[in-house]
Amino acid sequence: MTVLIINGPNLNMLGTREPEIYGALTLPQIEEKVLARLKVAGIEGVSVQSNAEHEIVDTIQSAVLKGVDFIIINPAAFTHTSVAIRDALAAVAIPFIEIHLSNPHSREAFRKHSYFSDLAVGVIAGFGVDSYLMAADAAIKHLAN
Ligand code: CA2
Repeated sequence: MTVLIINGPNLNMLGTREPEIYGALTLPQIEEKVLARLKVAGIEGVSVQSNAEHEIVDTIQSAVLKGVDFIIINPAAFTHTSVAIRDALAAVAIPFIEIHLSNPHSREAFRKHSYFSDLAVGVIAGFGVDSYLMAADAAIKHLAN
């Protein structure tokens, strides 16, 4: 079983700015925790980050060929803008969880709409790094069923 974790734009800056919103851990530190959680369950995790919408679309398209069973995605700002990434996820029909470190619903009005939530198996937001770990646990359960 393989779980693909996709991190959208600016998440490569985690741990360097705005820790009061996004936490103090860097993305590699978060990835280490999530991949370890999946590994204990016998699941291979692959984590990617991109600031480019087309790269994320390409990654989702190639996930089918790579046999990815489940996707955990933090689309970051593309959550609120990207029909292209939504269409890619709908096209490949790989089940996915949408995650956010912060709770977009408690922030600016433009963050209240997501292009992904209605297609997702579930949405986890507002728990910092634990949003990633909760999603890993949910993915493990989903794949066991
Ligand atoms: O809370 C989340 O995980 C978000 O997806 C993060 C996005 C934001 O646009 C979404 O509304 C909610 C922004 C990611 C920016 O990441 C940074 C990391 C460190 C410093 C500055 C930005």
